[in-house]
Amino acid sequence: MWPGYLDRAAQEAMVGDLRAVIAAAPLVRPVTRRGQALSVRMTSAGEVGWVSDRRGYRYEDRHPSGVAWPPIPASVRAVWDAVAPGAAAPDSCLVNWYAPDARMGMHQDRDEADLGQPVVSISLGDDARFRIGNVERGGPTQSVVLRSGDVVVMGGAARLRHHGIDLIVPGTGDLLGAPGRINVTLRVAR
Ligand code: MD6
Ligand code: FE
Repeated sequence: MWPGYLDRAAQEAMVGDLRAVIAAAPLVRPVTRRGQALSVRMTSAGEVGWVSDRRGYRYEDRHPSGVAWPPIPASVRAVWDAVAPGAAAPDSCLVNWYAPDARMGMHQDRDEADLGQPVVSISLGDDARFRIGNVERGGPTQSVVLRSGDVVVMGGAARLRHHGIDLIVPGTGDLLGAPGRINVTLRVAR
């Protein structure tokens, strides 16, 4: 956990880079195999992007529109290099947009080929209540508030712990010019 890793200027620069990613590869609202829409809107940068639709969830070479995913912005890649030294190069950068009423259910990130590689997460915009549990389902959980500029590394024994976002606290950050939150996760998917 790297609280306040990015200062305001770095956050603003990264948001500009992410807006360009979203312009090239628009946010989509994924659905589960059962047709349930997630509340979070998502897109990706990098060689592969995470998608979920009626065919299930997986990493794909292209955005659902057919365009290639844009490259991972250098500002985002620099965070990986600093907090995950020695890890392989990330090939996927998932961009999650949370409107104030969006949430993310408890889940594990286990679609990547090498679970020995970490996941690095960057929070921008409004505060969020992040819940972290155990590798096994159930059991005690802890809550931590993720604020704009915070970076979380999930690696080693923590890599497979269940986690989710309980709620966004609207009006706690003015970075995005509107209520809501962006979370970026960098991964080695393949
Ligand atoms: C979020 N984060 O912060 C959701 N996954 O909006 C994640 O799902 C996550 O923060 C893997 C590693 C770190 C994370
Ligand atoms: Fe996750």
